[in-house]
Amino acid sequence: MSKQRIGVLVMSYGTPESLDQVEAYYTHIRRGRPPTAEQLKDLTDRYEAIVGGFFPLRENTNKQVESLEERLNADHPDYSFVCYQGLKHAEPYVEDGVEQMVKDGIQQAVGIVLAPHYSHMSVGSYIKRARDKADELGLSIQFVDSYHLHPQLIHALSVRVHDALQRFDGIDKSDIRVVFTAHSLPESILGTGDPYTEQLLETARAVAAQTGITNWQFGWQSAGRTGVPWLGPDILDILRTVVKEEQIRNVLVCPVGFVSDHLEVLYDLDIEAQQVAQELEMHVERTASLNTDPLYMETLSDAVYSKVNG
Ligand code: FEC
Repeated sequence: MSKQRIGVLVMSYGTPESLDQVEAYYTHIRRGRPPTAEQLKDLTDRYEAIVGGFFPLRENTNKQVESLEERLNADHPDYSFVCYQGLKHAEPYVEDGVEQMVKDGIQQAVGIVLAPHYSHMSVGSYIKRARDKADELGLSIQFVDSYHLHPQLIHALSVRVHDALQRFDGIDKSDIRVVFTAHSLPESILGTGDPYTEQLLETARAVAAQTGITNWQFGWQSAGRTGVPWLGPDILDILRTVVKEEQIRNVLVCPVGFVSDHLEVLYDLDIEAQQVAQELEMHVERTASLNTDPLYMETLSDAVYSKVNG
């Protein structure tokens, strides 16, 4: 008897494939409004600073999707899992992934986003696009909303915090401020019942408990350059504040809201935050990204499988 085929729509943010695609990508993020020449130069400069021949998020997403497919098929040999990419702001778009599944004759599918925490503005918008396309094409699809407290995710993040703390030579663990961060969102999500901020705090609390750290706080990063207020405090302001008001010079940043190396980690933390740290004569480290960590793949595999019979 042939195995039942399950299509897995693995959704991720998406990134350009070359520097000349940055304008189209940015225009898509801005819902069709092209950026000004100044905005475009600013973003292109940031990509130039991190791109060494390839765009890191493209390569990391490719590897994560391949590893997840392997992992699912190894964990559940009674099924045949086939993973499809669906990107938010680049090809293949979320809708392209759904369409490809239907073309390939997939009849049962699960969708998951490579971001552990749910906001209607982030994960919710991927799911809406995928659901609308699946409904149009008559595909049956279930979605994973969040997996921010999966024990293997917490374990993987805790190992990273533990390892990174060793980079502060001779400094007592209790003197190092750990700042858990995630992508900021407009403040308008507050008071709407959106679970994003609470889920992020739950992840931070669980990692702090597992690593035995008490000197920690939560911060935001990478806020959009729009006219509306975004969730804060921003990591750059946190660095300025802790050194001035608490005389803390050692900070470990753990970006729990992100799962791979990309612009927001490689530029916003490794370049921009490091410049501020240098000006303030601080020692700032960041935890390694999850990328294809087997514990993260196990988290994703479990979360997908929980929907297969659900
Ligand atoms: O490496 C790369 O090429 C892409 C890195 C990247 C990731 C990412 C993840 C998230 N974003 C989220 C929310 C917003 C909102 C806006 C917004 C704007 C940008 C811009 C770039 C960008 N984001 Fe992003 N985001 C990444 C990159 N993001 C570039 C545009 C220029 C800028 O502001 O820097 C504002 C949109 C608007 O103008 O209306 C909101 C959230 C995540 C984490 C969840 C996820 O991965 O989906 C939330 C990676």
